Formats: sequence, C-alpha cells, structure tokens
Amino acid sequence: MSENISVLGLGLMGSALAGALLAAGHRVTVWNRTPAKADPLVARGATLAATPAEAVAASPLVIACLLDYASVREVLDGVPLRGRVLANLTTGRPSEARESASWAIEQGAEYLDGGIMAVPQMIAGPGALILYSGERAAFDRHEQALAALAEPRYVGEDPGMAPLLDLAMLTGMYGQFVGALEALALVRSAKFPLTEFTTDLLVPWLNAMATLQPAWAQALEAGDHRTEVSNLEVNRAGMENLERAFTEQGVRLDLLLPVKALIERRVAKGLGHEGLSGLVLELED
Ligand code: FVH
Repeated sequence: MSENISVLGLGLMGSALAGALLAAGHRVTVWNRTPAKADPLVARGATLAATPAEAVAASPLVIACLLDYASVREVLDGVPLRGRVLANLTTGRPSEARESASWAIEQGAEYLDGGIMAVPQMIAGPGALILYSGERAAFDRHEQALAALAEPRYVGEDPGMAPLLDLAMLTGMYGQFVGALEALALVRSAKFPLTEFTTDLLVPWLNAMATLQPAWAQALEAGDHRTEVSNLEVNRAGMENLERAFTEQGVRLDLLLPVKALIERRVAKGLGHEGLSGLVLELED
C-alpha cells in the first residue's frame, strides 16, 4: 500500500532511502539543508519541501538520516511533531537514542530508532538489514513501508537497543577486519599471493570459524565455560607461538596483543580449562 513518507537528509544514505521508497511506489517528500541534492529525486517524482516543518507536515512517517543526532535536533527544533512517527536512522549511541525518544515523545510524536546495517548501494537489495527499537505500535504500523528500504528487524521497546546492536555488529566486524589485516601482514612477509590467500583460504576459514560463536553465547547464558573445543591454555600457547612466528618473520602482532594479554590474565587466575567465552567476563571486570 502506498504511503506518504518524508525523508530529512539527502546525503548518500538518505538519498538511497528516499530512492528506494520512490521505487516502491510511495509518495515521498524530501528536505535537505543543501536543496540541490534533491534534484535527482525530484526528477523521479519526489516533492521537495522548502523547510523541515513542511516536510514533517506532509507525512505521518518521517525518516531522518542526517550526520549525527545533534543535526537531527537542530533540524527539528521548533517543528511541530504531534501525531508523527519519527524514525531516526542516523547513527549514534544508545544514550542519544534514549534522549531523542524522550524529546520526541514530549513533542507528541512516536519514536523509532534505527541502525542501518548496509552501505547506500545495498539499500533495497539482498543482505540489507535495518534494526529498529522504540514504540512497537509505530513499527507495526509502518513495517511494510520500511521493508522497502531493507529487511526491518524490531529489537525491543528500549530506543537504545537498535544503536547498541548496531555498535555490537560493527565491533564484530572490526574484530574480523583486525585479524585479517594481521594475517595479510604475515602472508606478505612470506611473499605468498595475497588474493589467493584471502579468496581461497582465509574467507572460507573465517566462515567456518564463525559457526563457533553461538556456542559462546550459550556458554555465557548458562554460566558454564567448560569447552570441548580448544581451552584457554591451548589458546595461550597458540598466541605465544603466533607472536614468536610473527617476530621471526619480521612482522608485529600489535593488533592481537591485547587478546593475548587477556587470555594470559584469565589463565593466570587458574581458568585455563575454560573456553574463549570466559574472556567476555574478563572484559566486564
Ligand atoms: N554511508 C554509509 O555507508 C553509512 C551506513 C550506515 C549508516 N550511516 C549513517 O547514516 C547517516 C547519514 O550518512 P550519509 O552517508 O548519508 O552521510 P553524508 O552523505 O555525509 O550526508 C550527511 C547528511 O547530513 C546533513 N547534515 C549534516 N549536518 C547537518 C546540519 N547541521 N543540519 C542539517 N543537515 C545536516 C547533510 O546535509 P548537506 O551537507 O547535504 O546539506 C547530509 O544530508 C550518518 O549518521 C551515518 O553514520 C551511513
């Protein structure tokens, strides 16, 4: 069903979102601080609002995708929001999402916070996911329209939950990146073809290893970190071996040394029989 939807912010991501809504047949009103960025969308049928207030007045669902939360507040300052659903897809911290939710609700709006797990080119395509948290009724009412952007996944009433999970997923991504960069440094030192290493060896290995992660979650939920895979003592020895091998190859293991230190700390507490899941408790100390 076609809806009236307004999009505030036409940077790379906001333009992709507005374009996906137009492609899905919605009536889209757009606003951007630099109006010229709206030209391609207007050519495709979007309506350009002269002010944020005009854009908000045009639609029950208002999507904001701006640089940061400060710019969202700046843009919406003094704009009547009563009766609107504000879906803020700007990246930020959980505390900012909670503050924004309280503020929007005070203005008479319903609030959803969103974490976009995609780059602009992925919007409306396979693999794109947007996490939403905040008012369930508002999500349910607009879920179908939001599905035009990416798979919509509701993760809870706490408005801070979507940004928290967004940050958690980015954390996992950076951890994987760090390991791959260290691996490339080692392989480069041996002059092995890097593309062959990443494509044929590393990526399939990382995909296989990713299947271990749900078992860590189960161990944490059960409070039982015994393992039948490789325990921390084995991993401690493995890390020592890695560091020596890196040194012999003339490469630094800098990015992984904090992990080595964490394992050693846990083993020194007499917990070498545990699996890697126990390291999470070490981070909470
Ligand atoms: N691009 C990406 O891959 C990531 C994917 C995950 C989610 N992020 C977040 O999305 C937000 C917007 O990102 P973006 O890629 O669209 O960013 P830009 O192309 O730089 O556009 C920024 C827009 O914000 C407007 N803006 C900035 N400051 C203000 C302000 N003070 N008042 C009003 N508007 C402001 C800017 O306007 P203009 O420069 O065109 O006039 C753009 O519309 C962001 O949170 C990412 O972390 C994207």
